[in-house]
Amino acid sequence: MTITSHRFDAPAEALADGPITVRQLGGSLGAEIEGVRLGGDLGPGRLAAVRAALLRHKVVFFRGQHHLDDESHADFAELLGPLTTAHPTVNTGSARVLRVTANRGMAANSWHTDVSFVDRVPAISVLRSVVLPDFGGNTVWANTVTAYDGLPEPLRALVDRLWAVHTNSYDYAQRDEEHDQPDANYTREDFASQIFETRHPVVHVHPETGERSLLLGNFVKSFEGFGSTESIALFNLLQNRITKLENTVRWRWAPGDVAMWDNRSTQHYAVADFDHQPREMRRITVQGDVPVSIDGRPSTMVAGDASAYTRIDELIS
Ligand SMILES: O=C(O)CCC(=O)C(=O)O
Ligand SMILES: [Fe+2]
Repeated sequence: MTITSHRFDAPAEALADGPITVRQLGGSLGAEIEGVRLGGDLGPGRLAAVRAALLRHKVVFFRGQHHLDDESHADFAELLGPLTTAHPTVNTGSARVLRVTANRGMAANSWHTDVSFVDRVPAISVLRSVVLPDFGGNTVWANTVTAYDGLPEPLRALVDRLWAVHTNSYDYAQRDEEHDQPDANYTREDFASQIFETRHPVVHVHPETGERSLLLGNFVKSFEGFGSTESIALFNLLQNRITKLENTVRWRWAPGDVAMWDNRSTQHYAVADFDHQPREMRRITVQGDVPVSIDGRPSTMVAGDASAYTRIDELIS
């Protein structure tokens, strides 16, 4: 049995259950993993191979996972770490599973890092396709580590010391056209039913890889020390580098697909180009650490209490 891999070494135990193939999809991020059947029974060697591929490629895709239901989806995700509740504010009928049926209120058709408005930003999101439109509805991911690495030195010097306030109650309409999706099963009012605000370093150090990464996205409200007009100008300057097409990978969903991303080193955008066709995805989220700046200072919450969403005492690191 062999492991076919691009710039990736799987642990030897991964061989035990048949070949695992990790096929890199883009120059910046993204890989498709073949030969893995996701579930709570995934062996430690195969799990280590999946985690290594995730840390390296930042978003990984699995085809043909038709056997998954909410329970086995959660059982698999829990192998990666303790799970968050479904969402800090939105209730889509399950304790652990977030149903994503449309974009309104969730800002999924804007560039974001999941739930960056709390201090304990999720580590990993695992998304499974349930109902797909005949066309459109792709999802795009961007690499926030390469975006940081590529900054010209003077800009890097600025962001290394910059802090941003993220919130769930910001009016995105200033930056992004809003798409009306009447089939949304929660509203902007649900989404912002409890206000969260968190101060995050714009550059944080990834707790597992040590990589420096830009923590931005559309939950950013302002930068400390800057007024709103300047904040928007600075935000656009940095976001445009993150979302440059060469720095992204785009996935066209098929039934049975699962995407899993490292939320500490990516942003993503669900493209709202499927008219009013139904589209349903389900997300299960793995708890993350409180981000830490280059000089070792953690994010702090300004408003809201996220202790029910992620229990700090359950965190591994
Ligand atoms: O629907 C999608 O493709 C992604 C939605 C999203 O932003 C998420 O699940 O975190
Ligand atoms: Fe998201």
